[in-house]
Amino acid sequence: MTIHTELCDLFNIKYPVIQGGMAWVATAELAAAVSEAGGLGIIGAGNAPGEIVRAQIRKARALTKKPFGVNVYYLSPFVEEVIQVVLEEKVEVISTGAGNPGKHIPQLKEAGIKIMPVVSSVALAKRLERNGVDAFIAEGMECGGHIGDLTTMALVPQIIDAVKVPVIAAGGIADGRQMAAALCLGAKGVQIGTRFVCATECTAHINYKNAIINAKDRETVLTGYHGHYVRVLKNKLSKEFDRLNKIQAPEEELENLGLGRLRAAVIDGDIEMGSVMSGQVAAMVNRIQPAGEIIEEIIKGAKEVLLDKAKIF
Ligand code: TUI
Repeated sequence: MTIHTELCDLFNIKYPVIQGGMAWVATAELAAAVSEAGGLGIIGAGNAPGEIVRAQIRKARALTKKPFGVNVYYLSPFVEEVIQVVLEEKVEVISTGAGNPGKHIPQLKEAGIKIMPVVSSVALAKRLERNGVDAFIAEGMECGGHIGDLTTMALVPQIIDAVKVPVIAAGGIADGRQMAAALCLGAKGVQIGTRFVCATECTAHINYKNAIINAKDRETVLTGYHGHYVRVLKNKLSKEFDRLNKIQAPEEELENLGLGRLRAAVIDGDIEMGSVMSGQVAAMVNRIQPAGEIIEEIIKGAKEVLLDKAKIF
């Protein structure tokens, strides 16, 4: 008995578990480990220039023969470069975030590269489906980093009802019960971010991993301004954001406060003044363990719940 959905056939993967494309965190090492374990690993391009992304793709290729993807962050100044690299390196699939990949879809499709945009609204999903994407990641506001307005429970079925392609649920998923719930909503797979930060193979600073491991249920907060919110673990930086928001500081000041903070947290381990992005499930992540073990535990847990549920009928 295994959990097999059409997503497994679409991406040629064993389990319908997609790793979040977290900037700085989702390096070749993590992506390769997730793919090796039967999920779909994703290299997070973030704000990196094309050649850095190319090096990451080649590193991941050296570590695994299995398919993996790249997450393209549409607010990056290097989007065009990254798309070129993805085309040249013939990556199997891209996930996209923080923008509309519409103008690149024809080129990507021609190259045989699959596209799964992250969406947090029905309107965007409907628009993108017309351009011919392969799947959607419906990201609820329980997730870490930049968030939309709707919760996973509310968003996922609404996206599913609006489109024909498979939908992957994201936000608030760290264990088998949550994966089972997502499948019950009609999702064909799950995207997992926060729990993979604490994978052994993840190269994020140990302070970042420990911050997630030590977090309690109510410790994520929203930082940001003007309707653009970023979920992080509460720290000195998030309190400074709160203070500036309260005194209605100019937008520029808030923007400047955020610059370079994700790198500071992930690379330098500055968990006080860095942006420690994390989903609301942080408190469910209790130890560092190999990506393969994480996936096996989640699949086992989901199977147990789904089989148990079947007995009711
Ligand atoms: O992008 C995310 N989550 C993120 S990005 C990030 S911060 C970062 N910092 C430095 C380098 C790189 C990243 C932290 N977390 N999630 C995907 C997502 N995309 N959620 C919502 C959207 C989205 C928003 C608007 C997708 C499309 C969109 O389109 C607007 C339009 O119509 O063009």
